[in-house]
Amino acid sequence: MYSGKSVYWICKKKTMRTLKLVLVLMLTTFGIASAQQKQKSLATVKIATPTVQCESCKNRIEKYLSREEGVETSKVDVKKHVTTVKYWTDRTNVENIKTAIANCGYDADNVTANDESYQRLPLCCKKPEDGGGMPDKKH
Ligand SMILES: [Cu+2]
Repeated sequence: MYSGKSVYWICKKKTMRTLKLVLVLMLTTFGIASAQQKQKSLATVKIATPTVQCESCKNRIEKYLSREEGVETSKVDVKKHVTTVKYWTDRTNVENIKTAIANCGYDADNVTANDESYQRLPLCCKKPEDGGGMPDKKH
């Protein structure tokens, strides 16, 4: 009954339906992937670290933060007493980072330095009232 030509058309229709389905599936997958991408984003925070005084303080904090979960990069500005941290919002938060800096022995915004860690700092890295700091106040 069917001529060769109509069989060909039926096959083509089925193929088109399958293609459409594949296309819809692909779009859905992309949609989910981009939604997940959105949640996993880098944020930057500037934290006041007023007790930082020298390169050694800077290296200590940056080394400590490099091992901290969710922290991508950190940069301590010794002159401005500010620590800039880039972190993954799905893995950590600002409070965790401040606590990490405090555990390292330095004040971080409203979080006070962990006393034990502070006591272990070399004298030059302690606050001036504890006999630390650089005699040359240019830093
Ligand atoms: Cu220091």
